[in-house]
Amino acid sequence: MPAEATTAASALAEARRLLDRPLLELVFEAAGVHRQHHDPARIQRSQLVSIKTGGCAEDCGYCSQSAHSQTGLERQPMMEVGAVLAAARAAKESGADRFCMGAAWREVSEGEDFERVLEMVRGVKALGLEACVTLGMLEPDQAQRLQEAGLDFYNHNLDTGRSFYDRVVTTREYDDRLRTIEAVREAGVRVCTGGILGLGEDRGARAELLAELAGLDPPPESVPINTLVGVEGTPLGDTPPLDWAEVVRTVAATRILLPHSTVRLSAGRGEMSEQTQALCFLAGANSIFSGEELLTTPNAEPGRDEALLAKLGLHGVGA
Ligand code: SAM
Ligand code: DTB
Ligand code: SF4
Repeated sequence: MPAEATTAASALAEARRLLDRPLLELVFEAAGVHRQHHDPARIQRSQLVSIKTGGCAEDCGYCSQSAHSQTGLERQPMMEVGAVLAAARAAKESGADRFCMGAAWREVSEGEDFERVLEMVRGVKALGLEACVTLGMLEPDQAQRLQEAGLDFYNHNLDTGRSFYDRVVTTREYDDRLRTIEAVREAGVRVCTGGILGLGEDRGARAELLAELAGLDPPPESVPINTLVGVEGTPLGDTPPLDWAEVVRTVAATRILLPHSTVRLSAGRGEMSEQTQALCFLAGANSIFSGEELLTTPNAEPGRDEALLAKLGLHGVGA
């Protein structure tokens, strides 16, 4: 076997070994790793806004915004810069330290819309917030222009393991995703990439996803772990929810495999109990999306996160 294939096979075996461990042993180890590399009381908070909503050409089976699904979501044109910056100001006031702007695009196209995104990035930075965007596939020169505008992070998820991927998305290849991540990395923008749990994949596919993420060189600075928010009218909308223990397991294994990365407990927290979230924080999750909405689905009821963080003795960045 060539050296690269041997490395990939052993990374997969290691991810699977971790996921198969007794749950509390795994959480205990992950909590130790977390404490070696991070302040365990600190939770990074990002706020999302959807700057262009719906009508996306991709067929991602989980997504409310795909034009291939009938979800009843109202399409919205690209937001004005002023409205986005007003949302960013409000996010900062409510304690977020990073502002993430998402567009329902398959890929970035040159022109007025991209120029507007660059202006949004400059505006968010001028407010003293970290800026993140997620705009679909990206070419190296576009990544460069985002870097010049001051972008801190580009989010582009692998979503799931390679062997399960074509059950979820058919209009974009797994390797296209890796190419976009490479373009971001080459431009000197920090990489935010992770996946979604509960798409109907098995533990083997989750191990594949974690091995892919851990195999990125250098490792991603930020790793969002989403759990499926079932959206009616999408192909995956009525997938049965994943058991909470499997979510905790995956967060813990991610922390061990990616000791220096920020691990974000992302979409799906709205349906998660406080106890499950607490275990995820113990197991190394150290970032959340704040605010009442993600991109198109609910996130947390007002005040719920503040109450939970206070109960657990955790605080935001700079708080
Ligand atoms: N269109 C861009 C793209 O896909 O790269 C950016 C926006 S897209 C909504 C960002 C990510 O959100 C997806 O890659 C997926 O991981 C996550 N996501 C979307 N819908 C979701 C859902 N219903 N439940 C959980 N995660 C979801
Ligand atoms: C990520 O991994 N999760 C966020 C962010 N990156 C852009 C998006 C979650 C979207 C959840 C479904 C919605 O609200 O439309
Ligand atoms: Fe489009 Fe992104 Fe939704 Fe896929 S996840 S359909 S690319 S908005």
